[in-house]
Amino acid sequence: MARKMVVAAAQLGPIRRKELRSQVVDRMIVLIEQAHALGGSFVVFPEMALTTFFPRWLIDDEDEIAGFFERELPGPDTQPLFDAAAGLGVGFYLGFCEEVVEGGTRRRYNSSVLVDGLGSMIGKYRKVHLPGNATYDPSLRLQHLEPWYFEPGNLGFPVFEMLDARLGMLICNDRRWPEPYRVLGLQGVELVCVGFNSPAELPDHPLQNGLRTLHHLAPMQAGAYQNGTWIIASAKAGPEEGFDMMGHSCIVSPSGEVVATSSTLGDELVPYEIDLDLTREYKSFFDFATYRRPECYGLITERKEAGPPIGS
Ligand code: CDT
Repeated sequence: MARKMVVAAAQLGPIRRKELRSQVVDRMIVLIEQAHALGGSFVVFPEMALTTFFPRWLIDDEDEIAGFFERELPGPDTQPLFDAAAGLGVGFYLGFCEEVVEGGTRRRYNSSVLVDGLGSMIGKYRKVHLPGNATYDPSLRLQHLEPWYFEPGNLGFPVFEMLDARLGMLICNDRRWPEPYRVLGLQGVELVCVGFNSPAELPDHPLQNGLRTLHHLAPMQAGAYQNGTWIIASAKAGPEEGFDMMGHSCIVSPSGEVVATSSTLGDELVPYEIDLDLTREYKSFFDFATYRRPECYGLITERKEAGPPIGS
């Protein structure tokens, strides 16, 4: 018996630094309505879907910084999104900037949530792999200051039951690392949701330019195949405040194939009918219970890196 459903990446084009939440939410509601019109039951919005990608700047105005963070979700500005989605029975993944008080201390995370088709919050994830620098580095042509604004996520890589399936969440840079997929895979994940904000070019790493799409897709294709899971990845794309962001929102099958891709750098729905039961073909093909050898993988959790290369 197939578990088929229409899902979509809900890509967003650029968001201006001064854009109001209500303007962004209106754009997101249009995408939810489009998904519903196509029979869709779930969409994935990008990382930091409610704001511009502000970690590209070292901002010293604390009021402006605070304005990028959500202290409640849904809050007054985001309630219309939750209401519209629940009214149409469409669930969603939403990337946002989270501010909480934990143990009497204010903490800020780059986070995402899963919301079901009734508007209920099913789960939360906080980005583990925060790329870039914790301080402004004048030698760099492109600043990326996530460690300045956020603490590393402290929730691990949880899996949640929703859509009659097991869902996991990653955020942008997480998708480039093998470990998150495996940790989700070992919890039986069937659908991984990824929101991202990725520069179209890396001026400080010119050898990688021209390979940006490959380096976006290859880890997800491997992660999907090696763990027998669907992946939906959604970009904040296009020229945002003078910085070009890559698109290529996509849906990846448990076969490792990219089965749907965005074609613009603006707000765009990328729908596809997935069959969650296809995960079983690949999970049973690998037959992890029989063939995995955890006793040989100890270095994965014991070591962070290989040490200096030969001859250095
Ligand atoms: N948002 C995010 O994680 N972006 C990173 C860019 C890193 S460039 C310093 C990415 O992996 O796409």
